[in-house]
Amino acid sequence: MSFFSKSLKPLFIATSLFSLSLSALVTAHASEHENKHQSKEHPKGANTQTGVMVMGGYARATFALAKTGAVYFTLHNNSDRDTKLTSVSVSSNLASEAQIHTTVMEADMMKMRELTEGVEIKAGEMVSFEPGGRHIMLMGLSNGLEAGSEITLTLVFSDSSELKTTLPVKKEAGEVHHHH
Ligand SMILES: [Cu+2]
Repeated sequence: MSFFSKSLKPLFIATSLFSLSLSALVTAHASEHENKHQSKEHPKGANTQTGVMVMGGYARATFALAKTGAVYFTLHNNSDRDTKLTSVSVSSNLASEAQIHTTVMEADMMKMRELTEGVEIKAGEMVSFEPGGRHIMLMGLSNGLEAGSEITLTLVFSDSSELKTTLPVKKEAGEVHHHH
């Protein structure tokens, strides 16, 4: 026991030093974004930097060789300032790109269109991304999206604040398997 505590101690100190300098870095970065109301006590899932919460998010499971995937969630702007989701980034291990899409009817055809201007979320309001409507499209998936796994996205807002979110990959409830 004493052997372990002796040998673990230097490692522990090294780790806490590292996290200390890391948190100092993060704090320095956060202060650039006019982050005056930061509090350690915030509800799970809330990000005090963006003021936006991700609710009920998931990615739809795909077959292993699928190159595109869709992610859905509801964004709740808990702050008193309007904001805009301007872009989404993903690790290149997961996909080559993430785009903000909407679905539109064009000559009786459902088509997806990229929302290059982003999606506005007014202060105190919620915007949902759901099947048949807005969604985050993952392009160039490396391994498809396996049910039961998780993906991480970074949402970027108009004030250049970022919100990292980890979401489950799920089969759509009552998913109908029809092929085109
Ligand atoms: Cu799409």
